[in-house]
Amino acid sequence: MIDLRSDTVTLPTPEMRKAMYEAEVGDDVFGEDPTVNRLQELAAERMGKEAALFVASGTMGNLVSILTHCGRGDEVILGDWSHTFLYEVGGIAALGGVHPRPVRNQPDGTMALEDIEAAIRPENIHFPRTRLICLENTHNRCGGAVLTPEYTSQVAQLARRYGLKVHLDGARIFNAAIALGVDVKELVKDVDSVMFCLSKGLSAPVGSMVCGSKEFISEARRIRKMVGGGMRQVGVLAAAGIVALTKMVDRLVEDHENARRLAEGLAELPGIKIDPEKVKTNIVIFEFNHPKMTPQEFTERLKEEGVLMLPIEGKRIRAVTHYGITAEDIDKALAIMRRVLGAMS
Ligand code: TLP
Repeated sequence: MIDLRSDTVTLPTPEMRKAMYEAEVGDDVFGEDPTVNRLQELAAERMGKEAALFVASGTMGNLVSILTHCGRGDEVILGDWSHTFLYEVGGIAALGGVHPRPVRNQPDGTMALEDIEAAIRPENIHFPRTRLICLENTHNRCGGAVLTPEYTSQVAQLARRYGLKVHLDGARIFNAAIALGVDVKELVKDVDSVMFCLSKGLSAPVGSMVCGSKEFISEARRIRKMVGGGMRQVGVLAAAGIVALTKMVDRLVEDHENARRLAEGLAELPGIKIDPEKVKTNIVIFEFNHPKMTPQEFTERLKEEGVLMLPIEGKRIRAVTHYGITAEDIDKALAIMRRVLGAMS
């Protein structure tokens, strides 16, 4: 199977499995797991933040971060196409009583600064209080679009003017850094908190990191415990995370090259609409318009031929490149798509 559904399907590398087997562990709720502590120090250092916290998933990382910044009835401004708004089960509202205020995402993953500013609530007895702005980099549903350090900094300045905090869903922040050729610190220096995932392109089996100030992380640790995320001898997982962070970042460039290769091939196929120039990282989203097949039927046919992709919504289909997917796999997938489309024409 050539599995392009997500970079979450990556399997741990042999080096990760060895590190997991050999990991020195302790009770992390007591702060005594040496491997977790090492991962947290490493993550904080990589992000240029004071402290970091290991969490079970990206969803938990965003939830814990938002619940740390906001109290019940507070409002968070976030993109209407953001992962937190669309795909995190409404957890911030259900579990934290935090009111989401979605602002339109532009196709490049940003929210217009004037739209953000217009959504900030003035003091009024009728209104919830705006506390937080959330950004997403890279932007999943906007096709892996990359937010620049300049844009992030403009949003942070706006937030500061109104006394708000900024949280960054940086599930794929290293993809953004590699695509822009900048140190990841540049992309997160202006935000108050950042979550990034070890278990996507970096291939660890489980886990994400939340990074921020010492004070923020100490409160986030309490909230993590509250949502049931206080884990015990979790160094067995953190060990893989250390390999992810130290060995798997630079190779993301291959995923980006493969994504571009896929996009260029797709652009040649009948009934498929995509601008390969817009594919900057490892996510490829294209429109599928075929007189005889729906996107669902197309992905079903591809599955029978050994290629997995995800129909997302409307006519859009998503393919994600990752560790384990080679340039030959991309060529093979394109040949299969050509055959399936040819058979239907
Ligand atoms: N995204 C997954 C699915 O949930 C859609 C994927 O396959 O892309 N932020 C962003 C930007 C994400 O893309 C994801 C996962 C998360 C947060 C949540 O991470 P997990 O799956 O670890 O909870």
